[in-house]
Amino acid sequence: MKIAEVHVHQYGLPVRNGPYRLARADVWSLITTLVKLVGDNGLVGWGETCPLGPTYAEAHPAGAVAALSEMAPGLIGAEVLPVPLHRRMDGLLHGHNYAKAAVDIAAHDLLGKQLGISVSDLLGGAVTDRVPSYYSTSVGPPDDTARLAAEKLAEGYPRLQVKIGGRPVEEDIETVRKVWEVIRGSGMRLAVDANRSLTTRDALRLSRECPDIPFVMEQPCDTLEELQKIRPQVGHAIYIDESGTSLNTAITAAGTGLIDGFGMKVTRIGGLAPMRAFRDLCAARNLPHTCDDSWGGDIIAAACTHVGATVAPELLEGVWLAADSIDGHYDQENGIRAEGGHITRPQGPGLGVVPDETLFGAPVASF
Ligand code: 0XW
Ligand code: MG
Repeated sequence: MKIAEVHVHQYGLPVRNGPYRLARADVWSLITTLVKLVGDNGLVGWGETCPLGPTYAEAHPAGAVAALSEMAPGLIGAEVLPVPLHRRMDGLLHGHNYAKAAVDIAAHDLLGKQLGISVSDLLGGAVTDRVPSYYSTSVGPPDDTARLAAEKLAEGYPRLQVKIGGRPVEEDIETVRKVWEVIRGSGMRLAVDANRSLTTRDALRLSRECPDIPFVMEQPCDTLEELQKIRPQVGHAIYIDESGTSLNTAITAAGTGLIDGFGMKVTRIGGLAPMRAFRDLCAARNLPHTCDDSWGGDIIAAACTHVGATVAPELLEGVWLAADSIDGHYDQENGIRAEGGHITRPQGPGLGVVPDETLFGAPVASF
């Protein structure tokens, strides 16, 4: 099967009960970019990439359309097979993983439909149909965050990620301590995510003032060099998220023992094919990781759920969904949602979700 047509759509996703507050940004509304690949046999596959605003990562919606438009003419006639397709994309444009990921996801959807198997089977095989999720708070006042933690614990989430940063570290420490009072003894796992914002001074303080709380420090500082500096001095496990910009960075971080795990985004690493390699790299080093994306609707959520379903359960930190903050679904029937803190793996060939494309309006670019 060869690619016959490439269509690019953009669609607005307002944040329900916004803003979603991160250390360095308040997010009210996001623009997602959808890729529709049409095979020469008439089958259709969908991909999606939705940067979390322009400052979370080196990614933004206009950049996605520009990168896709640069590559698309050269993709017509390409085989819908992930390995040659990635080589073809790399020959057309250097970098821009987050745009390539949308093509990669659409190709997996298309291939799964052609073969009559799910994307998780294409990725080696699901080990569960009930994929654990985790809840991610906004940066908020300590008492509000603790209340939310109690609510999400009661809903059945096995893991909580508390956002901190962008304010005095004392308030972050108070938040973590109050959350811990609520979840201690429950078995709920805790990550504290500063989204690159802490100085090494404040990261060390956070760790030193909470020695009794077994949280994972997720991306406390901006650079790998800062993490190297604090690494020998903190008692907490360190995960990288934003710094894991490619398979190459992940290999170095894992191989040098700099980190204990990852928050990983399917689009940041370039799609499901590199994500599969990342999964196997982590398995070889016994490193836990998430299978997330930064934001987006049912297409990217299905992609994350499928790859999450193939990860060894003891290494899967969960699949995060933006669905809690989005009104409605692209696929009314099979839209991806967490219930009891877990996601049901979509059934059906390919991604197992079929978007109502009338929602997206006319394509912004067609090839
Ligand atoms: C919780 N997330 C997976 C969703 C937002 O994109 C932020 C992100 C993170 O862990 O940084
Ligand atoms: Mg993170």
